[in-house]
Amino acid sequence: MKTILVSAFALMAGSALAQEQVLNIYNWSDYIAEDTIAKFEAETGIKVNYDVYDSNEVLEAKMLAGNSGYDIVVPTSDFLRRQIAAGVYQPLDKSKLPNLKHMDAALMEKASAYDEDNTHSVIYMWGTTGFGINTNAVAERLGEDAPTDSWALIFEPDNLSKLQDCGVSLLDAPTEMLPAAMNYLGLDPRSTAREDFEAGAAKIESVRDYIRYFHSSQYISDLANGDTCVAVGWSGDVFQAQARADEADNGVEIEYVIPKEGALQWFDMMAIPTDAPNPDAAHAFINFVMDPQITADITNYVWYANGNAASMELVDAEITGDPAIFPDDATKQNLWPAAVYDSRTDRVVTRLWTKVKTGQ
Ligand code: SPD
Repeated sequence: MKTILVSAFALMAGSALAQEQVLNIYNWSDYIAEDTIAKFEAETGIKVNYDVYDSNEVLEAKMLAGNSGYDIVVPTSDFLRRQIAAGVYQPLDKSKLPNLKHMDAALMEKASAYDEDNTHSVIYMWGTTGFGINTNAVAERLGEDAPTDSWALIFEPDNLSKLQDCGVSLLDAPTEMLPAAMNYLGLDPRSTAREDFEAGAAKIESVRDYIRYFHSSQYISDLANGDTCVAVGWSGDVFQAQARADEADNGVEIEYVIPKEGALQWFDMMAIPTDAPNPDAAHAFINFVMDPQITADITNYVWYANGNAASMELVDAEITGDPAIFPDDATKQNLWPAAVYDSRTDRVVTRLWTKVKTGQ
């Protein structure tokens, strides 16, 4: 009798296990609302494992190696494009994505420059690469006339040397930092000419001694705590730092700047790896995120613009009305889309970046 009971339990447990669906997500850090995953699990019964990264290069290495075990990843559009060419992503089954109708057609069209007909991907969030400043700390050191609206604040040794003591950080993102320096020098930020990258690298090397660190997520808390006074960073991350400082009521005032010379505009795209273990659950998640309320909740929490037209009326007016998050037409004129690098260009950029960071 005992044996029969044990076997019955084993069978029940086995079938429960067989039925439990799991979805493995790999997304950028600080990039989702507090309750998004819990809501998805409650609505679908699918259990989510959620891991984070803060670098396209890290994601790309995993994707190109294959067998990552992830069902959803969120590469930025320029990286996505060459990963599609390498066969890393599967075409989306749009019959499983009825919420696609909520997406902003003009933004999806823009994103299709990297993924023809949006075959493999849907916009998750988008933003710009500018910098965050602690307004008081910068004014104390450079005066009220500090060039806080210009990349000159970062790339001119005369300015950055005076900010060294209050903490300066740059993104550890060569495909964004080198073009920003090239743009400041009056070169095309989308250029792939070796000499243009070398000029950009030399510009950053001219201020390297004043940079505390190169990192792509640490700056959120450091800006918020007042441990960093200037950080090149991504729009929403700087706004999150501002929100954290406001919440802590610590007297730190942070502003996000899209410099007058221009900035990179990028799209982070949800995509399903070709070897994803659970593509059905991945489609369910992408469709869930495209629900206007869910995507509005994410934008309201992470301060990044989304590509979902129907969500706009649900996003806080403070966010939709801020041209540093949803750039106005004048600012848009100054934004450049990312260039896609081939492997030769990628090697040039990687080598120069190592030299910028290490001096060798
Ligand atoms: N903390 C979320 C950061 C998302 C940044 N996306 C990367 C954009 C790269 N151009």
